[in-house]
Formats: sequence, C-alpha cells, structure tokens
Amino acid sequence: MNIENIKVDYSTKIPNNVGLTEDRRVLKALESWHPGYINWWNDMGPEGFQESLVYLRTAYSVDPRGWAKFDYVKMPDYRWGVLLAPQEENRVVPFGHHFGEPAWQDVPGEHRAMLRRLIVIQGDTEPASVEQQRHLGKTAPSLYDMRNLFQVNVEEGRHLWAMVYLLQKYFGRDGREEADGLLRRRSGSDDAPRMLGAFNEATPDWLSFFMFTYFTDRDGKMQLHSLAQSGFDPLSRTCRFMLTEEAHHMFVGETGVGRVIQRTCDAMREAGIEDPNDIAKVRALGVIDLPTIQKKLNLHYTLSLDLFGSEVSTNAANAFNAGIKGRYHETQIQDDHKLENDTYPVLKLVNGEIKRVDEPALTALNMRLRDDYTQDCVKGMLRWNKIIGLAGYDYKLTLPNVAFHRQIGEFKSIHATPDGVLIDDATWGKRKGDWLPSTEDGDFIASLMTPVSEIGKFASWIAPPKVGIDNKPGDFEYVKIES
Ligand code: BYC
Repeated sequence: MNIENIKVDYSTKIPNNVGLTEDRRVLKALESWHPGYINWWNDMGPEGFQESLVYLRTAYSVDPRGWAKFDYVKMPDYRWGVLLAPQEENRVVPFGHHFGEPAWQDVPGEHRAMLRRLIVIQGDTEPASVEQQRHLGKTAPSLYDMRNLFQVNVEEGRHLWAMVYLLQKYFGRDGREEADGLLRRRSGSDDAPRMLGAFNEATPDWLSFFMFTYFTDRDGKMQLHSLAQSGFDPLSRTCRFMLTEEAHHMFVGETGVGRVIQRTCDAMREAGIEDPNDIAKVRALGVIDLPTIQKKLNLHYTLSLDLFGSEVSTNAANAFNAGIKGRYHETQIQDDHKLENDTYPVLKLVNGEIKRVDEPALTALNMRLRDDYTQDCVKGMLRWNKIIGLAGYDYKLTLPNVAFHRQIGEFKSIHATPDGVLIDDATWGKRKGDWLPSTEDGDFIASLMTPVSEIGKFASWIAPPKVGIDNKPGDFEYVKIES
C-alpha cells in the first residue's frame, strides 16, 4: 500500500488524494464544473432542509482503519471530494486477454470508448438516485431516518464527483462533454431521461426508499465490485473507495425494511391479529401489511434485475476480454481468468418454457453477476423472515422468479407469475395488482407518510433502530431543522 495516497488534501476547493494541486489542468476543469454541480444540487437535490444542520459523516482519509468524521454540516457545504483507494504496488490486470500485464495508469487507446461508456453509465446513476429521492425529506418518519437519507444523497453526489474526475482527467474534450451531460439529464424526464430504467422510476414513499437502497444500491455494489477489478487502475481505485461508503446505503435499506416489518408484526400481535393476510385489519392499525411489503419487494427486485443487462451479452464479453470489467470477487476465483472454453448456465425461454441452457461463460457474464446479486439479496431477506418468524407468524417474504416483470433481457416479451409460470396478457392484466403495488396500495402507504421531527420519536409504521448512528443515543438530534 502506498501510504502517500492515504492523506487527503483539504487545501483545494475539492478535497482529494489525487494531487490536484499539482494537476492544474484537471483542477481547473473540476473547478469550472463545480458551479454547475452546485446549481444541480440546489435544483434537484433534497427539497428543503438545505439550511438545516445535518449530522453527516465526511470522508477525510482512505485508510480503511478510519476514514470518516461525523459532524453537523449544511448539505450545500458538504466537502464533496475526489478520493481513490490507495494504489496497490505492482497490480496487474486480473482477467481477460491482458491477464497478468501491469495494470494501466492511463486509458488504453483501443478500449477508450468502452471505458468511457461504462464510466458514464455508472456516473449517470448517482445523481439520478438523488433526484428520485428529493421529495422524501418532507415525510421522514424520524430525524434519524432523515439524516440517513441525506447521508445517502450527499455520498451519491460524491460518487458523481468520482466519475466526473475520471472523465475530466482521462478523456479530454469528450470527457468534459460527458461530465456536463451528467448534470443535464434528469430522472423521469421525457426529453433527457437518465440512462438506465430503474433510475427513471419514482421513489414515492419511504418503503420504496428502503427497498431501493436494499435492492438497487446492491446492484451498485455488484457493478462497483466488477469495475473495481478493472485493469484501468484509477477506475479500480475509485470504485474500491466508493464501496466503503456504499455499505452504509445498503444498511439503511436492510434495517429500514426490517424495522417496517418489526413494527407491523408488533402491531399485529398487540391487536391479536392471527392472519397477516387480513390486509384491512392490519392497515387499520396504521402499519404496512406484509403482503404489500412483498409487492414492493417484487417491484424493486425486478427493476434492479433489469440493471444487469441481457443475460447473454457481447458487450459484457468484450469488456471482460479487454480487462475493463471483471467478475464479482474476480481475484478470489480459482480459474484461468480468461473463460475461453468455459460455459455458464443461463435461464432462457425455450419453446415457451423457462430452461437452463449452457452458454459460453464469456457472453454469460451479466447472468453470472446477476446470480451473485440474487444470492446477496437472499441474505437480508432471511433476516427479515426471522423477524416475522420470531413474532410467531407463518409468513415468508420471497424473491420472485427472474422471469417475472422484466423489461430487459430474455423475458422482456413474456409475462410470468412470481412463481415463474408463464401467463398470457389477459391474465397478467387481471392479476398484476396481486403482485405489484396498485394505486390503492400506493395511496395507503402515502396516507402514512406524515413527517415526524420530534427528537427521538418515530412514525407509527416503523420501529426505532437498535442502535444510533455513530453510537449516538436515542434522543440525539440528527438534524437541526431550524439552524
Ligand atoms: N436500461 O449487452 P446488453 C448504482 C442497453 S447502480 C436501459 O444487454 P450490457 C447505484 C445497453 O446500454 C450500478 N438500457 O447490456 C445504485 C446496450 O445499449 P447500447 C450502475 C439498457 O452492456 C443506487 C443494450 O441495452 N453501474 O451504482 O452488457 C443508487 C444492450 O446491452 C439496460 C453500472 O451499471 C437497462 N437496464 O450491460 C446510486 C455499471 N440494460 O450500448 C447508484 C456500468 C442494458 O447497445 N454499466 N441496456 O446502445 C454496465 O456494466 C453495463 O452497461 C450494463 C448493461 C450492466 C448497464
């Protein structure tokens, strides 16, 4: 590990550990991008609360033993910095045609377009998620949750900076144009939407936010892990540091959904409700019934599956061969890291049936990453089910079949039930509302979204967390709204 890279320079406007003071060209480019970013943050970042003091963590080092400091900050004053994980000495390209060659410190000319595209797609998701969540501060169920939302938002902002740095430093004029484009597109816009489907969907309520941070941020984790393997070392180092921050986002999602489930189970028990499917009775208690939680899960899991691209993809094969995007935990996999003669089982539609078919492992890389993702999703779901089981209810949340509700890939043109049974359009039309949130479900959840801003208090539909952020006590004022 190169110790020099651990220290972050706070003397420039843009905190960084990439030597910006000596790199005047890039510093200038970033400084001229900065006002546009602040305008974007003011227009599209959290609505309201920009003058509030929020107890946020800021990255001040990239040393894994201690990299963040907590303090009250007004969001527009957050120090969005450019931080790369320390450079590993003698790192080599860990997969593909260039396997074993020294990792690149500059963009290899032949792979420039592909690298730029992947960096732009990654960058595009970061501001998109902030835009999707911008209305949520107004209905936060507690100051604790409000702070977590804002923490996630400022860090997604920093992740945008991370990608913009790579574009400005390594891609010259087209990099600058792409960096501007990242501030121009808008989530859900008709004229200039964000690039990937899930990032143009609404995040209408807090249960959606928790599902998003559980399922969609976890796609982020998988994609960042694959890019962290990249032979292009600056991208690898950038993604490795982003992953340190990303863990908290998924924690917010997992514990958020868990606390909703906990509160629902507690309320059902107190009221003596035995059947968790008795939706009307459960809703009358002012909590979200488990079947509706399952529907939200179905929606966010499947939107996130779409983010992996097609099961069989030559783009993915090309990126792997080029040494640009690897597999999850590439360096820990025991094989030749070239995959030239290997196969991987892919779920496909064959004569109207869902079947596993062996495909060349190289073109099946999206499917493989998606499988790794699904395994990762299951872990938290088991913990949610444990909460339900401990409360004495015979109800299990499940992940729907991958053929259900898909807009990308092998199953985009058919309909299937969450159990993976193929159905016709008419049946889908009739049953859709049983599996995905209906307008009525949305209205019910919306009716619960009344803000709670009293210190240490929580909305009726969510349990308090087990521990506070930064070990703060239950009555800690995470956001000083009027400052
Ligand atoms: N929506 O070969 P194909 C995160 C396009 S989340 C729209 O199937 P490929 C975060 C594709 O662009 C992680 N279009 O797919 C989370 C291509 O178009 P072109 C974000 C789609 O390229 C929460 C065509 O279809 N990072 O960080 O192998 C909060 C055929 O493509 C979609 C990344 O995704 C879609 N869903 O894989 C904040 C990493 N899927 O080029 C942040 C970078 C495919 O033929 N991106 N298409 O016109 C990639 O690795 C890949 O581009 C993809 C697609 C995984 C997205």
